[in-house]
Amino acid sequence: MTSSITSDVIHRFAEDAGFDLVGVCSATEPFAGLNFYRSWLARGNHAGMNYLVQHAELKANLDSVLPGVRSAIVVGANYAQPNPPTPGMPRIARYALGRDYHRVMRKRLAQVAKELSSLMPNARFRACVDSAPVFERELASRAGLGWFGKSTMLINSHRGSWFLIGVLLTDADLPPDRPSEGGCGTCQSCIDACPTGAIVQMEDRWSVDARKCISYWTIEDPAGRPPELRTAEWNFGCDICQEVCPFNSPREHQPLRARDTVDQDFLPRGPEPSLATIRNFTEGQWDAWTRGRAIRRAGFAGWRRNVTAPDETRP
Ligand code: B12
Repeated sequence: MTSSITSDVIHRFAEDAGFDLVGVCSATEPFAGLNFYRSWLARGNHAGMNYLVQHAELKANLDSVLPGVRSAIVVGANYAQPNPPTPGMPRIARYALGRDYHRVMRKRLAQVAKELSSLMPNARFRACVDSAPVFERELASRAGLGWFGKSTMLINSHRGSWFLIGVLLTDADLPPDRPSEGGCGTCQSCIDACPTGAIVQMEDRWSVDARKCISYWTIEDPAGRPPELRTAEWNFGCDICQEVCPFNSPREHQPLRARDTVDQDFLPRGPEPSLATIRNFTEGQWDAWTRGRAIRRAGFAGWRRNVTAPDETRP
């Protein structure tokens, strides 16, 4: 479906909906990273995330997500904020401090789709935020939001990597933006800083071996976390590879860099309960604490494990 919508209009709708980064790209081009993704799976880097294997073939063709798809509007939501460790308090990755980003971003993408529908009544849309087999980072790089860093995070040269990605697929042909260009150069701060050596070389690139990643073990599989990875530093997710990234350090000459968010949906709603309180939560108390938040993904039993690692050093 052809459309006469301009890039400015799409950017305005997405910014009005609360997104910080916006870009448009083709959704029909083959994915440059498809074979890399297959090799990543073949080496077992996905650990227990078997849904990623099931998604492998679906991911190759976005028609499986939205039949007749032509374009992708890709958005980024900045969640940069200070998050210093506080003794006795849980260490939670920044992306999970506020409301559940899946819900927040899907609602905002629905608003963008509604605005666009008023100009293109016959167009169809599908919003995806980790909810469909989609190479979100490759689409985002194609749409100009950023480039793949060695940490595998998508990095925007002006804004760093503290942004979440959402994709709005449509069967309308929309004017594409320019893909991102950039790179880490010789910097390998993230590789050196990762306490478990989870960023590993694969072919001529870097990738994350989830079997070694604190984020994986604390979010996806707290039951199986091997003793040698129980660092106790992080109780849910991990931000180390992003904290050390120079693109996330504010620079006077580049004021946009890693600007902290003022978006209430991504900021903590109040003080977190202490580690001691969480350890003694009933299931009902845990339920109330995690409702509407991404931290819920680890489950009640998972959270128990995340706050009671045997070699935990904090009270
Ligand atoms: C599974 C998953 C994980 C796994 C595996 C992480 C990983 N690095 O692969 C675990 C649980 C460890 C994880 C952790 C985190 N995750 Co995660 N995760 C995902 C998920 C659902 C799928 C990623 C995946 O398939 N990985 C497998 C690798 C091989 O695929 P890929 O990352 O897409 O890599 C591409 C490139 O390597 C590319 N490639 C190779 N060669 C070439 C060549 C060219 C030219 C190109 C263009 C591409 C390319 O091929 C792949 C396909 O394109 C995505 C959402 C999504 N649907 O994409 C979120 C996502 C990647 N995660 C996200 C976040 C925020 C995190 C954490 C920061 C959370 C936290 N604080 O704990 C950490 C970061 C750890 C890290 N350094 O990656 C964000 C990243 C945003 C960003 N700016 O990059 C995403 C996009 C979710 C979102 N909607 O915003 N995550």
